[in-house]
Amino acid sequence: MSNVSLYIEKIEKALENSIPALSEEISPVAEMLRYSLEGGGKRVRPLLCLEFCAAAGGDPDKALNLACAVEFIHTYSLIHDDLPCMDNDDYRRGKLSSHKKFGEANALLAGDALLTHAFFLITKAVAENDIDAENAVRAVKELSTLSGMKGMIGGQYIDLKYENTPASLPVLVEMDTLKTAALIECSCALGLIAAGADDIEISYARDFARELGLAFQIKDDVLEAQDGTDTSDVKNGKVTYVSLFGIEKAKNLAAIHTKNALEALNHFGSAADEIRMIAENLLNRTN
Ligand code: GRG
Repeated sequence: MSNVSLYIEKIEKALENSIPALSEEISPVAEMLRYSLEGGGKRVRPLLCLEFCAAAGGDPDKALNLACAVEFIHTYSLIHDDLPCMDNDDYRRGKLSSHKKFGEANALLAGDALLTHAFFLITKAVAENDIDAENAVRAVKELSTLSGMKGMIGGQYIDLKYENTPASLPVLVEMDTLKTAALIECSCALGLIAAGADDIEISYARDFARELGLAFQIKDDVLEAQDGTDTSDVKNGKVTYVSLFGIEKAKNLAAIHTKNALEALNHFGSAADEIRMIAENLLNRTN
């Protein structure tokens, strides 16, 4: 039987417990974090973190703080991405985006709070004996690199640079490898670190995550195009896989990257069966 719903339940509880108690004067900050964290996200990244921990023979409970750290970074990136100076979106997951609800300055702060607290959660993992100090250093390296300039921030930079200027396919691939796949790679790596896995094992997960990340982004473009409304990509004049290839070819491309991702899982044998199922479900998702 699949552990997915059990893991999601654990993640939801751990996310709630990760928001610190604050004095009355600053408690609205916690409310802003809660608003964006509990907005109905799919929890793909924390789920992969727990799944890779289990696939490497670890205890997924020991990966929960690290999984929350990645989801905090993901949530901060969405809040900042929605800001008027970036993608300028009024809605996120069907409700008002953070800056529409709380104002721009507060949304900026909420994102900053999530980003900084993500690193605190790694220290919490040590304090709660999930991981030792050496593995905490490995986790900080992964999280700072893959969410930073060599990862998500770099990808977002390319994204903004090519607003209204057509990006070539290699640029698009580099952008999505950084913007989308890097944080997925981080989730898998942190799960493996929580299981005490070595760098060779992590390298197989990196191959998986880069392919899955591209498939995930292409599918995201397909879903946006099928939505039929003027999406922020269209409004901001951005090239996507759909604008380059059309919907059908883009769908095929997503399937090819998913197949490559599944091949990279061979190293983990049947221990990765649930991860295989997740990768296939992501390809077939409708939101
Ligand atoms: C602003 C520093 C900064 C970075 C922004 C992640 C990102 C970079 C922008 C968000 C916009 C976007 C389309 C990113 C690509 C990754 C992606 C498909 C995000 C949406 O992830 P889901 O589908 O979201 O997992 P949920 O809502 O399920 O959590």
